[in-house]
Amino acid sequence: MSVITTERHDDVLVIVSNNPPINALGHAVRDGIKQALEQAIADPAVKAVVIRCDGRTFFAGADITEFGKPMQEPQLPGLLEWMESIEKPVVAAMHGTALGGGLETALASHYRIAVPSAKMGLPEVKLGILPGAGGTQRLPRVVGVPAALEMIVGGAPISAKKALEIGLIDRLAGEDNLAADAIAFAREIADQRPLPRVSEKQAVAEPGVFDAFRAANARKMKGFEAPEACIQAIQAAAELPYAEGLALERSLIGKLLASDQSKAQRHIFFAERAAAKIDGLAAGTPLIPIKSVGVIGAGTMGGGIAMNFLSIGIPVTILEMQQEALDRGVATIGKNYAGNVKSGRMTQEQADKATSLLTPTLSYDDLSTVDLVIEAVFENMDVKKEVFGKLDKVAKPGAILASNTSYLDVDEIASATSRPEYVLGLHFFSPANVMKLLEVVRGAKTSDSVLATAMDLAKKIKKIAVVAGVCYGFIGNRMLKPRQDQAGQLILEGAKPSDVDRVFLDFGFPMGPFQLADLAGLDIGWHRDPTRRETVREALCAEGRLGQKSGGGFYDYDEKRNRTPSPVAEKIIAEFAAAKGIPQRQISDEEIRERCLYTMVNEGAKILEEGKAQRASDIDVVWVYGYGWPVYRGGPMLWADQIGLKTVVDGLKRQADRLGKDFTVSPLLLEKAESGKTFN
Ligand code: T1G
Repeated sequence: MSVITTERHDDVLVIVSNNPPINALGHAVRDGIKQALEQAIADPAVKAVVIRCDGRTFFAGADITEFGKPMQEPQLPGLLEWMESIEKPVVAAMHGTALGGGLETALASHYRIAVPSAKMGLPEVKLGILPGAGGTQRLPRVVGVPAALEMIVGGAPISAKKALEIGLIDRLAGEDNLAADAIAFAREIADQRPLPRVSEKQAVAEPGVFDAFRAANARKMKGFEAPEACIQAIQAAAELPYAEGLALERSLIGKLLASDQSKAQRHIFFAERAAAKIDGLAAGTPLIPIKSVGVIGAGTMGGGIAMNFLSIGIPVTILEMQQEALDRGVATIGKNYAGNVKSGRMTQEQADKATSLLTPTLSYDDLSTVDLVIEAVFENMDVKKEVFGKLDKVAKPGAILASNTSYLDVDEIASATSRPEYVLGLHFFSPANVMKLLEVVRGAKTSDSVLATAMDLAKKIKKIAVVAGVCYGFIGNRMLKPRQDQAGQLILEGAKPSDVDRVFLDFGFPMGPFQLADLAGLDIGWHRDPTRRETVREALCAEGRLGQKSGGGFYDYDEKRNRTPSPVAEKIIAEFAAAKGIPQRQISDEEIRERCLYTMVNEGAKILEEGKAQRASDIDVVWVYGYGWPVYRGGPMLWADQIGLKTVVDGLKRQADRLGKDFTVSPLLLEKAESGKTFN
């Protein structure tokens, strides 16, 4: 069955694409469109053409799986230039998500119609590239430079309603009547001349608009290459003849497609989707319906976790031991929703609906009917086992019992119940109602249905779920440990906290480890005994330096919480190091990077060796979505592939005598480095 078919409706030829799942503009589709258009041109009885798609969406873009391989003719840019030039009107009929090359196909059409629920966008920048089939030249000519800058550099789609307002589409079709309305529209305009060709319009730019946009978006664009290229291409649309602007677009996308950044961002695009798949799980594994949820603990985590379910209409019963803590937790949830309404992230009625589904309680008995319970209590094994012991007695048969533990052994927690096959870890990241990552920790006895249900639920609450095996810290926190250990060691040997943080900031992290520590608070887990100073953090806490909240930690902070390196903190650290007899020396950025980041890669290799992650790309997803690893570096394992695993091993060997006597290089990493292989 060809992916492209045609239908004759009297004098209108309808070209239909059926290329599931998202009508990607792969070679067969492009070739089919070309042949169908040639058929339309050759047939004098055809007065107009409609292009539409079957399935869930209009073309959602070029076929990303074709990138990096030799492109087969007809290539999309040439096809679209030719399509716009033909003498018969082409009407693009859009539904679903008309994205990337899909929207470019619509822009090269002479007319555009869409159903109200359709969305349109040019998200190529998220793949580290830019619209490469005329989008940077046509969009500004249709919607103006400011809107084009937002859509192309931001990459977010807009609604059909908004598209109509800004002139991106000519009209809206009936939600269930796209095909017929498009044909009627085509017949209506069939004899109108001259054909409206977008490339013949002018794009006008206010003086200074590009530099103003750069300044306004500098922080978001920092470190990325594609956004600047997008701006240059749009600037060309306003300043150069169409053909020259198109040539610049083509040369820019050529460079970007070959860049490490784009390869990294495309890697994450597919890695995110691969993470949702569980190797070896039988297709059709039955899911357990989750119609109500219980959350134990109404603190920051418990409240944030509860919001994920409330926001999608699932009632939550939230349990605390003390009324005051319960009230505080409920109030925080209300405040967070009010914040969402204030920021426009949700309407007041959505917030009211969500909070109406919350039932606070002090009694375990109120958890006896829920389908899933998630505990977010104090991170202590005895406490967790006591909670699960109680849950085992109260929760209904078949209820899933999940722990939000960040480190602890889920199998041991499960052993406190008579139903270990219903126990797993759901490790949310703080703030749990915001962070996209969810580590789903598979216990030795967790059943396939329970695991599949957790992955399905993750999608519903818009989390990116990664399956982790039971080990200390699972995937993310386990790799965080060597990084923190090395950072802590480096400042005892002469590096300043700001030196270490600078290496992380230059690498593309939003924050360095010491900034992060000050933000979270140095007194987390502190024993509060100022006479006990066994670590730098304890020494700082003992001096009342608790981090941002006390005006100083590793850094000093002004009233606006702007940080400056702290001579006081550096003196405390130097004295601490002197007391331990650690000699001070100059430490290079290279050493900081190798000791902090290469040891993370090494730990990731061990996680793979032990089967605690299904695939290297899962580790990349964890770090990009849970810990701010810059997406344009693709995650620790892809980054290691790109710099070369031999480079990583050589770096670890160079630092060997500083990594501690227990440090070992992962055999998997060694083997891959020696055989020139990669993780991904
Ligand atoms: N190419 C190839 N496969 C794609 C694809 C694409 N563009 N988009 C999605 N898939 C696969 C995806 O891997 C998954 O596969 C399945 O389709 C369902 O996707 C010239 C150069 C459209 C909003 O960036 O944003 O055009 O896991 O799970 O959640 O200027 O897919 O089932 O095997 O994401 O409903 C520009 C990318 C490309 C859009 C649907 N377009 N896609 O979301 O399903 S570059 C994009 C999406 C370009 C031109 C340039 C989303 C979606 P599998 P899914 P979804």
